[in-house]
Amino acid sequence: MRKEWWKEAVIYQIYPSSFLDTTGSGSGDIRGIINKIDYIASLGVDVVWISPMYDSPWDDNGYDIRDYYKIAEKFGTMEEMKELIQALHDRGIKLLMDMVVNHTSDEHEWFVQSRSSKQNPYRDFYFWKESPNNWKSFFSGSAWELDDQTKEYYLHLFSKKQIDLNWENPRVVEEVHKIFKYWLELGVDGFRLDVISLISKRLDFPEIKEDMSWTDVIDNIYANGPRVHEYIQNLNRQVFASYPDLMTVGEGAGITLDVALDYVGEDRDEIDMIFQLEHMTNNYGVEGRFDYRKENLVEIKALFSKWDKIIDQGGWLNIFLDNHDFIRMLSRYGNTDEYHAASAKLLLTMICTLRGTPCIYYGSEIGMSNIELKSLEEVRDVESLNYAAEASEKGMSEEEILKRINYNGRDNARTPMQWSDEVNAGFTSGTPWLRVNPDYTSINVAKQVDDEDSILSYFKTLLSYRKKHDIFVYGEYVDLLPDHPNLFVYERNHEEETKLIILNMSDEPVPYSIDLMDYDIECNNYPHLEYNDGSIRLSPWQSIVLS
Ligand code: TEU
Repeated sequence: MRKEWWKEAVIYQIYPSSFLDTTGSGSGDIRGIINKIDYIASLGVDVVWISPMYDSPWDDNGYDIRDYYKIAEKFGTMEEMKELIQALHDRGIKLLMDMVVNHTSDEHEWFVQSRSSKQNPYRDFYFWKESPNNWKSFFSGSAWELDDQTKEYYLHLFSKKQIDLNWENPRVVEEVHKIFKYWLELGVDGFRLDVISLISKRLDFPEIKEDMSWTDVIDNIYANGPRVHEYIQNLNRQVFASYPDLMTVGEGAGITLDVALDYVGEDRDEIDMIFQLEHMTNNYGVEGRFDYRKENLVEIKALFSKWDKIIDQGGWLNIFLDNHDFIRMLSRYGNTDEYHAASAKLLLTMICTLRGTPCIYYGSEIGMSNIELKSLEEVRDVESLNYAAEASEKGMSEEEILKRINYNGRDNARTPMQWSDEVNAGFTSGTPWLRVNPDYTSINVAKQVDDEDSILSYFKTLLSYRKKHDIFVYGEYVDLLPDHPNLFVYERNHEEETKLIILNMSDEPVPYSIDLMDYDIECNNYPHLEYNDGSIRLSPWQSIVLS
């Protein structure tokens, strides 16, 4: 297996609106990230991925870009952006920029021109049809919107203000390449490519068939289009290849296992790794994100083992359990009550010992969890708001709609970083754009930073331990107990070395037969480990690494 720095790195994702506000606006800003640069460095992470901070009307929290060459005023200035890049580099930390080139904002100059007339030179920067087909948006409703000016419909797989770019048009490709080059010249170290799997459209716009699940639609109609690999290979050869040592990460909506290596195979000349989403959407019901589904550990372990195989075949993956598009991992997989700290430490151990590049979402290092929104007025996410409007029209009660948004809505994982027990968790002196989780009085950086038993201290120790052992990067992964309902037990094997990771992902103590005399305990989220004659007894949410 080829050795690469981006396989060995650990990524920390920052949602800039929620990290630190230094102006009292209620929204985070670049100055806030700069002010916390030593905190970020203290974690021991190698790369920071920041969600979009470009000029945007903020319909989808910045994933609707109006000007790729301008920093949104709410975040600060281009000068501050350059200062942030330098501050990260001074500490040996790389910057992974989030780049959204499947679509632009409807307020982008290209679309303003395109919609103005059918003859406008920018008309075919986007997709226009005289009549819509039955494609649905990720954010409820039709994926086609009638535009009054020219009485034609335009395509938007996401919100009505996120208009899909027509990559068939060589001018679009040329402009997009320019954008990447601009940011690379500024010194960024790589890109997280938002829904890169969707950029090639099937030009016959096949109808969605009655019997197709939403996943089928994404996997087989929206994603993995006929020219997607040509586009990505061109981008790689014409742009990325001139900048050695980049990290390129594809966000993989619709990338299934059987096509994954086409994107991340060693000799594909495309992208380094992908965020595959199959374990993330595993709690979606048949109707999608806001429909309930009870998942279990056996399913989750099977998904990790299933996807690990592409690494055996030369590909690469990110390992993550949450981000800005999904609920907090502690609320989803852990125990936020009696075993809050133990389960937070266990999940961090899981991310840092599975095979792939770990990605830790801001706040996971201190055990942040979902917020319970009290009313629909508190909802901010366009995906949830559109869902609420559609469900209400279909007669669903406000109470049930709110319950479903609290079940799996994206605002859950976008609440302000909890720095201290001061007002608004020290995040802002103004009114936070999204309510701070009320548990900030007990869950915050200030309370944990000097506590050697805290989640934060455990995470720093875990990361420094991981960096000492290449086996966690290059070692083979084997699940030893795939069918156990509560234990996740896996080995990492590399040359003559083996690490054994045992995670008790339940509220009950669980025995595990092992001759502990043959092992050293290298990581333990408890101060002890019960053992007698050939068997250990893992406490609830106990995680250990043996060697
Ligand atoms: O997400 C696209 C995507 O993969 C969807 O599955 C996503 O999880 C969304 O919630 C639909 O269920 C990317 C960004 O990460 C997301 O924040 C943006 O809203 C979206 O693209 C559009 O840019």
